[in-house]
Amino acid sequence: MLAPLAFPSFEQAYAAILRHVSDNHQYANAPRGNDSRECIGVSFQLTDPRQRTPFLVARPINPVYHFAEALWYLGGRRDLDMIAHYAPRRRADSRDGSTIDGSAYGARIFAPTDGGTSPFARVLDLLRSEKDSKRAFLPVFRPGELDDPDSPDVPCLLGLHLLVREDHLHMVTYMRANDADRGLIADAFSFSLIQEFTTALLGLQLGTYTHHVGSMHLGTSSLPRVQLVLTEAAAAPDGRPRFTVPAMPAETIWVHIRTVLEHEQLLRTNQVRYGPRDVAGLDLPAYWQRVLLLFEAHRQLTYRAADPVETRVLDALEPGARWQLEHRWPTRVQTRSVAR
Ligand code: 5HM
Repeated sequence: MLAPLAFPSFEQAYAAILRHVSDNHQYANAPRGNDSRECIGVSFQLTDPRQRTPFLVARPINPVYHFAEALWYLGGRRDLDMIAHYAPRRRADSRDGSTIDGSAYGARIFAPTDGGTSPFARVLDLLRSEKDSKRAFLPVFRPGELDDPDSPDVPCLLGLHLLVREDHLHMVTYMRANDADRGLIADAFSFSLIQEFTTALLGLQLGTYTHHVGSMHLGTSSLPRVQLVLTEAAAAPDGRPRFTVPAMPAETIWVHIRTVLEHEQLLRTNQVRYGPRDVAGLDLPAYWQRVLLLFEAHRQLTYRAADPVETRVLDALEPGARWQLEHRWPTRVQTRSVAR
C-alpha cells in the first residue's frame, strides 16, 4: 500500500488493514518471540477523524480505556497508577513498577522541557505565527532509544506532524510498528482525539488524519478473531459503522482536560460516585460530562462486585460508548432494549 487510502471512519480503515495483512502478509516472523504476519509500509487516511472507534460485535472495545489513555497523554503523564488501572498489562512496560517511559508519549509531547515550555506549546506558537509551516513536528522516538537492548518499552510512535491548510488542522502519524488488531485501535483513537483537541485550541476545522506504519502486523493468536471481524464488517449494509461519534466542543480548553483528569482520579480511587446530576453541576461541556460518566461506569464495574452498572448512568452515556460497554461487559451492562 504505497499511497494512503482514504476512509470515512476508522472502522472501515481497520477492516481494510486487517484484510490486507491477513490476505497479503509479506512475512511470517516472531520478533521478540511474538508470532506475527507482517506487511511493510502500510498507510491509511481518515477523512473524518472523529469516527475514531469501531462498533463491531466481534471486536469488543473498552471505551473507558481509550479515553483514559488519550487523557493520560494529554496530561503529559508517566504514572502506571492511572493507565494500568484501565489496562493492567501496561505494568509489563514499566522498569520501576511505578512509571512508563517509552510509550508514555504524552510526557514527551505535553510536559514542559527544561526551558519550561512543552514541545506541544512550541508547535502551537509556530502554527499561530506561520500557518502554512511544515515544521510542526512532535517527535517521540529519541536517538538513544536502543541503547539498552533489554528495554521493555521502545516507543512505537515516532512522532506526530501537524499541518494547517486552508483553516483545517491535519495530523500525520508516523509509527515504526503497529499491531493492527490491538495497538492500532488505541493509537488511532488517542492521536485523533489529540488532533481534535488541538483543532479546538487553534480555532480551526478538523482536517484529515493520516497514519503511516513501518511494520504493520497481526499476532497469529489474533487471526481467528480477525476472521470474525472481517465477516461482520463485510456484512455491514453500506460499510458504515453503527454509530456516529459526536464532535468535541470547539470551546474545549486545557482547564476542561485538567478538570476531567481530577475527577477521573477521584472515581478511579473510589472516593466519589457520580450520577448525571452530579456531573451536570461541574463546569464542563456536556461532552466531557459524558466522558466522566464513562469513568463512573468503570468505577461501578471495578468496585461494585457483580452488580449491574446503574441504568441512570448508562442512559446518560453517548449511545455508541454505551453500546461498546454493553458488548465489552455483557453481564454487567444491560442492553438498551432491556433497560427500557
Ligand atoms: O518488539 P516491539 O517493541 O516492536 O513490540 C511492541 C509491540 O507493541 C508491537 O507489536 C507494536 O506494534 C505494538 N504497539 C503498538 O501497536 C506498541 C505500542 C506502545 O509503544 C503502541 N502501538 N502504541
